[in-house]
Amino acid sequence: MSASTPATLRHDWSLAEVRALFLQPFNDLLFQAQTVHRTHFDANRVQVSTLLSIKTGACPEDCKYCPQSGHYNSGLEKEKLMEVHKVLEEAVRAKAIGSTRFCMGAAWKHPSAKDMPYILQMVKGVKAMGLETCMTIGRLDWDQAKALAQAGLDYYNHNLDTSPQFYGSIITTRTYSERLQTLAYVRDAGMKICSGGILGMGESLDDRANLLIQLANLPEHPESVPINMLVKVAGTPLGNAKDTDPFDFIRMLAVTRILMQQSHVRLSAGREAMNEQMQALAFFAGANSIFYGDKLLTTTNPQINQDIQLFARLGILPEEREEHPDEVHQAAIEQALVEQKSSALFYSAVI
Ligand code: SAM
Ligand code: DTB
Ligand code: SF4
Repeated sequence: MSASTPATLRHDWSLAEVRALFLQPFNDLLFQAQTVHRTHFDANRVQVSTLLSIKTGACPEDCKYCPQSGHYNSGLEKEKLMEVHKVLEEAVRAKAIGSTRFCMGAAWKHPSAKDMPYILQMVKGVKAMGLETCMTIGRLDWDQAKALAQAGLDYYNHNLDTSPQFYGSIITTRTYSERLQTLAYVRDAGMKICSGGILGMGESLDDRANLLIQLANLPEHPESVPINMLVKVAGTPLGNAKDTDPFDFIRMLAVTRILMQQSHVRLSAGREAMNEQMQALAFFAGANSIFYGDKLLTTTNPQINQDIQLFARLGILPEEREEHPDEVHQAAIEQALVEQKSSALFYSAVI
């Protein structure tokens, strides 16, 4: 099948095929990716999500890229789980700047039983505002996945990060198969999957291809595929990693688009280190989602006015979601805030 034929989504990609996609001349690859993109999407719409770190630092995992790992000293101030009403206030801000999805991240190996009631309140409150909800809080068991889905969680972010072959060089405290198990629970519980990876950790082209093969050969493609460029944070083992060639990063986005034709491909962390021309090429290659707002989880993201100007110069519009009428929204927001302020669910545990 030609990659530009949309008839069927494939789940049987081989390394040789994906390698060949990467190794094409740049213009051929971009033309193919843009052709696929236009078959499935409005090429001038980009989905915007806002991130919030609801529990920061002191993570027991040893991910070599991450400023939140308790194994390294990145100078980050650790924080316990945010109170539910403060999270909802941040969601109101995200909605006010035009985001349609609110992604809450916690530096946990997995959520604990005592944390789950607060997490579920956050999901319900954000959902009631008419925002799409997303969480990334580590490994889930089946009951937790079901509870999150029932509370109204739309997306669960859980990245595979790199190939199975390279994974052990980056993380030793959890396994690839555990990650895949959580993704299976998320899918079976009826939520949408957000899963992708990071470029710039010293991985080879085959590692990039094998990451995409893992994602594309899942029984269903993740609805959202974030491609992060490593944010090099001093104090982490990858704080001085070699820069990724910008064209190689664009190639990754293009191959992701060709493999997972109906998924949103997110130009994720690392945009601050990219100039506008590179971001424009990323959208041309088929990226159609970004994180919007001045902060990612703990590191900075482009200022919102810079993104607004970039969208305007490129003629890009934010993708809309099905909206409730404004007055219904407003009532839902007020109700959620009132409920939280009067609720017994004010978090008091230590990290
Ligand atoms: N602790 C949870 C987990 O790891 O699944 C959720 C939060 S974790 C920060 C979410 C993702 O952020 C990671 O999987 C990784 O892909 C990305 N990430 C973390 N630090 C990064 C960095 N310095 N540069 C780029 N991406 C990063
Ligand atoms: C994803 O793939 N990237 C986001 C989100 N999913 C959770 C996180 C990026 C984190 C960058 C480093 C930081 O700000 O701490
Ligand atoms: Fe913890 Fe997630 Fe960072 Fe790994 S990526 S150290 S699991 S917060």
